[in-house]
Amino acid sequence: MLNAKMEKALNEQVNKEIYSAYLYLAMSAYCSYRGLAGFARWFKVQYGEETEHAGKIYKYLVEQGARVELEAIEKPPTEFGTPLEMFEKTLAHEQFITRSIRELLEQAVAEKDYATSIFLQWFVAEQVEEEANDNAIIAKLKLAGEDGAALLVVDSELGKRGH
Ligand code: OFO
Repeated sequence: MLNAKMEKALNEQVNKEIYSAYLYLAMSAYCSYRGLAGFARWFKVQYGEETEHAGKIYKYLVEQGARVELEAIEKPPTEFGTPLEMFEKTLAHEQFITRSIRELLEQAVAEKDYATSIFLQWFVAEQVEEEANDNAIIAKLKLAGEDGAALLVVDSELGKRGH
Protein backbone atom coordinates (compact mmCIF):
# COMPACT_ATOMS: atom_id res chain seq x y z
CA MET A 1 0.00 0.00 0.00
CA LEU A 2 1.48 3.31 -1.10
CA ASN A 3 0.59 6.70 0.29
CA ALA A 4 -0.85 9.28 -2.12
CA LYS A 5 2.37 11.28 -2.32
CA MET A 6 4.46 8.23 -3.25
CA GLU A 7 1.84 7.08 -5.76
CA LYS A 8 2.01 10.49 -7.47
CA ALA A 9 5.82 10.56 -7.44
CA LEU A 10 6.08 7.07 -8.97
CA ASN A 11 3.53 7.98 -11.64
CA GLU A 12 5.70 11.00 -12.48
CA GLN A 13 8.72 8.69 -12.74
CA VAL A 14 6.83 6.48 -15.23
CA ASN A 15 6.38 9.60 -17.35
CA LYS A 16 10.08 10.50 -17.06
CA GLU A 17 11.10 6.99 -18.14
CA ILE A 18 8.72 7.08 -21.10
CA TYR A 19 10.11 10.48 -22.04
CA SER A 20 13.63 8.97 -21.84
CA ALA A 21 12.49 6.27 -24.28
CA TYR A 22 10.98 8.90 -26.58
CA LEU A 23 14.14 11.04 -26.42
CA TYR A 24 16.39 8.11 -27.35
CA LEU A 25 14.05 7.03 -30.15
CA ALA A 26 14.29 10.60 -31.51
CA MET A 27 18.09 10.38 -31.28
CA SER A 28 18.03 7.01 -33.05
CA ALA A 29 15.96 8.46 -35.89
CA TYR A 30 18.35 11.42 -36.14
CA CYS A 31 21.36 9.05 -36.38
CA SER A 32 19.67 6.91 -39.03
CA TYR A 33 18.96 10.02 -41.09
CA ARG A 34 22.62 11.04 -40.85
CA GLY A 35 23.84 7.58 -41.94
CA LEU A 36 25.20 6.59 -38.53
CA ALA A 37 23.67 3.11 -38.35
CA GLY A 38 25.70 1.97 -35.32
CA PHE A 39 24.74 5.02 -33.24
CA ALA A 40 21.14 4.54 -34.40
CA ARG A 41 21.17 0.96 -33.15
CA TRP A 42 22.66 1.94 -29.78
CA PHE A 43 19.93 4.51 -29.18
CA LYS A 44 17.22 2.12 -30.39
CA VAL A 45 18.38 -0.47 -27.83
CA GLN A 46 18.42 2.29 -25.19
CA TYR A 47 14.85 3.20 -26.17
CA GLY A 48 13.88 -0.41 -25.43
CA GLU A 49 15.62 -0.31 -22.04
CA GLU A 50 13.78 2.85 -21.06
CA THR A 51 10.39 1.34 -21.89
CA GLU A 52 11.42 -1.54 -19.59
CA HIS A 53 12.22 0.95 -16.80
CA ALA A 54 8.77 2.51 -17.20
CA GLY A 55 7.27 -0.99 -17.25
CA LYS A 56 8.97 -1.97 -13.99
CA ILE A 57 7.47 1.03 -12.16
CA TYR A 58 4.09 0.46 -13.81
CA LYS A 59 4.14 -3.17 -12.59
CA TYR A 60 5.11 -2.08 -9.07
CA LEU A 61 2.24 0.44 -8.94
CA VAL A 62 -0.23 -2.24 -10.11
CA GLU A 63 1.13 -4.77 -7.59
CA GLN A 64 0.69 -2.21 -4.82
CA GLY A 65 -2.93 -1.68 -5.82
CA ALA A 66 -2.13 1.92 -6.74
CA ARG A 67 -3.66 4.02 -9.48
CA VAL A 68 -1.63 4.35 -12.69
CA GLU A 69 -2.24 7.68 -14.36
CA LEU A 70 -0.49 8.18 -17.68
CA GLU A 71 0.30 11.77 -18.56
CA ALA A 72 1.13 13.41 -21.90
CA ILE A 73 4.66 12.82 -23.19
CA GLU A 74 6.69 15.93 -23.98
CA LYS A 75 7.89 16.28 -27.58
CA PRO A 76 11.62 15.52 -27.80
CA PRO A 77 14.00 17.72 -29.84
CA THR A 78 14.68 16.89 -33.50
CA GLU A 79 18.26 18.21 -33.73
CA PHE A 80 21.07 16.82 -31.59
CA GLY A 81 24.32 18.11 -33.14
CA THR A 82 27.46 15.99 -33.39
CA PRO A 83 27.72 12.47 -31.89
CA LEU A 84 29.75 13.95 -29.01
CA GLU A 85 27.11 16.61 -28.34
CA MET A 86 24.43 13.93 -28.51
CA PHE A 87 26.15 11.82 -25.85
CA GLU A 88 26.77 14.86 -23.67
CA LYS A 89 23.00 15.51 -23.85
CA THR A 90 22.39 11.83 -23.04
CA LEU A 91 24.66 12.01 -19.98
CA ALA A 92 22.98 15.22 -18.79
CA HIS A 93 19.58 13.55 -19.14
CA GLU A 94 20.75 10.48 -17.20
CA GLN A 95 22.11 12.73 -14.44
CA PHE A 96 18.66 14.32 -14.24
CA ILE A 97 17.11 10.82 -13.93
CA THR A 98 19.68 9.87 -11.26
CA ARG A 99 18.65 12.92 -9.21
CA SER A 100 15.01 12.00 -9.67
CA ILE A 101 15.60 8.42 -8.43
CA ARG A 102 17.57 9.76 -5.47
CA GLU A 103 14.69 12.07 -4.53
CA LEU A 104 12.26 9.15 -4.73
CA LEU A 105 14.48 7.07 -2.48
CA GLU A 106 14.86 9.93 0.00
CA GLN A 107 11.08 10.26 0.09
CA ALA A 108 10.61 6.50 0.62
CA VAL A 109 13.17 6.44 3.44
CA ALA A 110 11.66 9.54 5.11
CA GLU A 111 8.22 7.94 5.00
CA LYS A 112 9.52 4.55 6.22
CA ASP A 113 8.18 2.98 3.00
CA TYR A 114 10.51 -0.03 3.05
CA ALA A 115 8.95 -1.81 0.07
CA THR A 116 9.51 1.18 -2.20
CA SER A 117 13.03 1.71 -0.82
CA ILE A 118 13.93 -1.87 -1.74
CA PHE A 119 12.20 -1.56 -5.13
CA LEU A 120 14.25 1.56 -5.94
CA GLN A 121 17.61 -0.13 -5.24
CA TRP A 122 17.60 -1.63 -8.73
CA PHE A 123 17.23 1.84 -10.25
CA VAL A 124 20.05 3.25 -8.12
CA ALA A 125 22.43 0.59 -9.49
CA GLU A 126 21.08 0.97 -13.03
CA GLN A 127 21.80 4.72 -13.01
CA VAL A 128 25.44 4.06 -12.06
CA GLU A 129 25.69 1.77 -15.10
CA GLU A 130 23.90 4.18 -17.45
CA GLU A 131 26.16 7.10 -16.54
CA ALA A 132 29.29 4.90 -16.79
CA ASN A 133 28.27 3.76 -20.30
CA ASP A 134 27.73 7.34 -21.45
CA ASN A 135 31.02 8.52 -19.94
CA ALA A 136 32.91 5.69 -21.69
CA ILE A 137 31.41 6.61 -25.06
CA ILE A 138 32.08 10.34 -24.51
CA ALA A 139 35.75 9.50 -23.81
CA LYS A 140 35.99 7.59 -27.11
CA LEU A 141 34.28 10.36 -29.04
CA LYS A 142 36.69 12.91 -27.59
CA LEU A 143 39.60 10.76 -28.71
CA ALA A 144 38.08 10.42 -32.19
CA GLY A 145 37.67 14.22 -32.42
CA GLU A 146 37.15 15.40 -35.98
CA ASP A 147 38.60 12.21 -37.48
CA GLY A 148 35.81 10.74 -39.66
CA ALA A 149 37.46 7.31 -39.90
CA ALA A 150 37.77 7.07 -36.10
CA LEU A 151 34.13 8.10 -35.77
CA LEU A 152 33.11 5.27 -38.08
CA VAL A 153 35.05 2.83 -35.87
CA VAL A 154 33.02 4.04 -32.85
CA ASP A 155 29.85 3.77 -34.97
CA SER A 156 30.67 0.18 -35.87
CA GLU A 157 31.39 -0.68 -32.23
CA LEU A 158 28.12 0.83 -30.98
CA GLY A 159 26.28 -1.08 -33.70
CA LYS A 160 27.22 -4.33 -31.95
CA ARG A 161 25.14 -3.48 -28.88
CA GLY A 162 22.84 -6.38 -28.06
CA HIS A 163 19.43 -6.18 -26.48
FE1 OFO B 1 18.19 5.88 -18.71
O1 OFO B 1 17.55 5.16 -17.14
FE2 OFO B 1 15.75 5.13 -17.16
O2 OFO B 1 15.47 6.88 -17.60
